[in-house]
Amino acid sequence: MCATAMLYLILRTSFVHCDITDGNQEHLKREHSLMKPYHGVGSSSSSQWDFWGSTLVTSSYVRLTPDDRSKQGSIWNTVPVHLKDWEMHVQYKIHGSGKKNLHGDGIAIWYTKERLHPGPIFSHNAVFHGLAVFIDTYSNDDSTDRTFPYISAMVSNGSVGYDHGKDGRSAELGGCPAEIRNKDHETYLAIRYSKGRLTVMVDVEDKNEWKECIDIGGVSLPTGYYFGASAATGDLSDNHDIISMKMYQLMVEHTAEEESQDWTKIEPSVNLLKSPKDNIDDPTGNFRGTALTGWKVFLLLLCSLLGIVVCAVVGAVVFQKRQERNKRFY
Ligand SMILES: *[C@@H]1O[C@H](CO)[C@@H](O)[C@H](O)[C@H]1NC(C)=O
Ligand SMILES: [Ca+2]
Repeated sequence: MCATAMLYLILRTSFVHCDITDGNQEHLKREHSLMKPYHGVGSSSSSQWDFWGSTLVTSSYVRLTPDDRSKQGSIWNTVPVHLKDWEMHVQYKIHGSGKKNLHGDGIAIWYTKERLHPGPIFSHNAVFHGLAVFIDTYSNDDSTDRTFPYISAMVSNGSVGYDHGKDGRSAELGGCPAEIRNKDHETYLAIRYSKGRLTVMVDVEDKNEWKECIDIGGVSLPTGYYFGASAATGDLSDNHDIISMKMYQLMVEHTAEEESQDWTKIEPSVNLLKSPKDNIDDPTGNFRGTALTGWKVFLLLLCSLLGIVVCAVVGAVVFQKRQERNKRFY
């Protein structure tokens, strides 16, 4: 009985009181994050986010497009990213009155050299340098057997563009279908880039749990690019809302050789010959959190230790109380 209570206490103490699974606030990079109530979004000169086109900023969401035809909107971080390892969490909502397959086109999340570069691809230029993750809600290519909405990723050095008519299939690095539309709970997407490994995770089932969508190694991305999000509607439409974009720094060690390199000069590329399993030293988190870095292991140990101490104290008190009670009966 007491052992069960103790175990319960330990679990409670380590998992509730020290919540290391949710995005680590200490490593949140505010200059690259967009959060309610969106102070500093828009026109002021000190703004860290620009918005363009149909984008409407309210106090509870940033609507890239309304549920109307032929709208284009985007938001762009004005601060270039100088972190080598990062994770971006996007909370978004795509909803509208259109029936199944009668809505479009979706949201794209960018980490690119060019910002505010309007064009035909989710209201960005089809040719870009960097990374794009597409939440594509409309199947442009009738011939596919693919289920939409479909999430995919692409890395480009500007030589190959996104093929909208084929839903980007020719250049995609991987993807997964995801039922993200008209949910009455929150939907999330996470993009992690660390040590040449690109991981995209989704959370659309309201279980507070990441599900892996894309995981590939051999990816090279430079520092100095910009985060952005964009959306477009055509003949079909949807509300495309960004609730938050939270950028976390990942604490990862690099070799002296890697450190000495000029990371701004790296050409975006994917070495497809490299197996995704080559970088297994970067474990994939299984919850809304980052990899277990040394710091987190330390915190977890500290929490467990605290748990044991609390448990010992409670145990001692319970024991003493029992002794006293026993006394009363004698
Ligand atoms: C860009 O990528 C293409 C293949 O996608 C490659 O052939 C080309 O050499 C690359 N350009 C540079 C400058 O790295
Ligand atoms: Ca499409």
